[in-house]
Amino acid sequence: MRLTVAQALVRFLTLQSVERDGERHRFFAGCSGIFGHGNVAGVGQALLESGDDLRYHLARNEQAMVHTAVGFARMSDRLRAIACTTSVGPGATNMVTGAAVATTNRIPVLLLPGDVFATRRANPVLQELEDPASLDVSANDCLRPVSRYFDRIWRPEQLPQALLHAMRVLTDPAETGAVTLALPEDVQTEAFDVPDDLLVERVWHIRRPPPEIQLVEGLATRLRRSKRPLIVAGGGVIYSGATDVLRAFVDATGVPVAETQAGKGSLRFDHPASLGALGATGTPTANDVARSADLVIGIGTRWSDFTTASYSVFQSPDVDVVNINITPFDTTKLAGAPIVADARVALEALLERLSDWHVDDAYAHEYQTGAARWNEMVEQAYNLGHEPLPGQSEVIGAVEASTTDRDVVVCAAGSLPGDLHKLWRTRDPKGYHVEYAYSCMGYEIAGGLGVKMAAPDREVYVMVGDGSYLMMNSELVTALAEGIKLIVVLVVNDGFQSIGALSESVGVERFGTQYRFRGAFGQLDGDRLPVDLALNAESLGASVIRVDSIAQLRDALVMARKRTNSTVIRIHTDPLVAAPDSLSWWDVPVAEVSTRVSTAKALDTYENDRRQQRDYLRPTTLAEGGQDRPS
Ligand SMILES: Cc1ncc(C[n+]2csc(CCOP(=O)(O)OP(=O)(O)O)c2C)c(N)n1
Ligand SMILES: [Mg+2]
Repeated sequence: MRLTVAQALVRFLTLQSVERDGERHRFFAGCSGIFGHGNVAGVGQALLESGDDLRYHLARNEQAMVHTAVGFARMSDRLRAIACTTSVGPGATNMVTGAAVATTNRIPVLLLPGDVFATRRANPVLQELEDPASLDVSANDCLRPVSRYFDRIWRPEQLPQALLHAMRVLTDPAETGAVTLALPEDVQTEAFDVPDDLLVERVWHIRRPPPEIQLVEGLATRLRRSKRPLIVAGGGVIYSGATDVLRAFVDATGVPVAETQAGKGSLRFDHPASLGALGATGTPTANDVARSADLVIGIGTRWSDFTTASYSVFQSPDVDVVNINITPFDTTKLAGAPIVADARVALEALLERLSDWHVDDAYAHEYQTGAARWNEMVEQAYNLGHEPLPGQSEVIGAVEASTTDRDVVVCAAGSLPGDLHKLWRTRDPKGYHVEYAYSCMGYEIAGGLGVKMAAPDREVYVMVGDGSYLMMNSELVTALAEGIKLIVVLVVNDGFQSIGALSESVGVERFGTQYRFRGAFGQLDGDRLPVDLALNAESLGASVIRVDSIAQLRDALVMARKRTNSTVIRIHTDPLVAAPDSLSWWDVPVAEVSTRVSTAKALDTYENDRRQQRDYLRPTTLAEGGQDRPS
């Protein structure tokens, strides 16, 4: 069959399915795009011909478009994806940040940027970078380090192999992330004889590699000796669909579970073994248990510095760490004993060997008392009654109270993710969606759109700060155009208040973090800016409800639920009302010399705090039935 490269590509995408546990469905749910000369005649023409076989979604910003694809794929447990097509040059490089979000979060997205002419017929094409040292380089090369697979299709004959490798990476739970196929604009439209076997239905099996049995036995033996074991559940628990077996495991054994940002939802908040969030944005209860843990089992976590409280969260000098992860790269972190395996299969194997064992009652009693105390603190934080402006924790409480178990909260950057990590009460494995690997301002609305596309039967609550909203609100228009409903809670506090608080703690006095006019002395500390983001949202076509109190917020949330279209609820909060302390730490280095008292003071505190930092280099091995080392 003679097809253009773009037509062959689009047809190929419509023919890919994935299968896991015997369930099979199409992998690509659609293709988002913004057209320019670099893709309109190639991929654009092919999408036009394919009609609804690969539904096209018009995005408003290429970075946002990738966020939407990430939100969609994450909500689909990485079993479905959206392709993204752009023009050459700025359209393509706009995707770099989105690609980094996908790759850091290990979420599959297929990026199809246009590229410079392969034939170089009329160099330089509009928006060509022109590296004087090599015409082989194009702006798209900056997508290489943020892609798990990158290829450029200089000739049509290269397409089949590139497509197979793209699918291999996208559907491999250990390898996945952004995949980029850069498509020179002349090659996209070039016709070639497509091999018959390329365009047949293809089913990609999503693997569940089992753990090595002797390692599971070693871990079981080690657990039986443990007095204070702790499970740290990461995103892998959720993507693997391991939440049911995790619950069965902790029901049987009483090992408590603390959660990372991506792993939040692994266990219902009110489960007796749930400690909630761990680390720098964690609960004091989880951090307290972690401090004295003697055995830590990380499952599906990449151990970000927020989770480890910058290598300070575990303080026992004899703590053993075991990492169950499908990604080998993550399994040796913290010098842990590696168990390369699917989370669900590994937990099943472990449960089989430990169903007769339970942690000491005293330990269970201790952490359950801590969890109950924390739940009271959450209740208080939800109901501060702060005047005249409410605290952010009260906004979170009101939103949480208005949700049902299956609704989803979406967030990414600012002070909301930390507060949500601590305070949100997750009741469903997919109910909490905070992008915190790249913590990318602007992900919120765009990512929320992808979440809703993946789960149209759930209400999606996007919680977004004024900074993030201002940076990227474009996909509200896409949501409206597509009739996809979001409930956006816009928290206005006149600037980058999370960074303001951080700034203060490192002796930088909130410098450059407030939305203010330039003042009399040349600093940005003048009057508040008259920016009206509610009007902005209205101008984009959203229904907007302005509220001035928590009581009004509650009413607005009821109204927004009843509506069929997207609503933005705008509320002002007091940035100086902090959520309860995590009693934990985050390593942000302070200037070692300065002329400011505030900085010198911060340095003192920093140097003192750094003493909690450990190196986590002590080896843990599980070979030989758990006799990890000679005593
Ligand atoms: C794209 C991007 N730029 C910069 C940052 C650094 N940063 C993290 S939070 C933040 C401020 C966010 O402001 P806002 O959304 O208003 O939330 P608030 O801090 O006020 O809660 C900044 C600048 C980031 N995470 N992402
Ligand atoms: Mg703000």
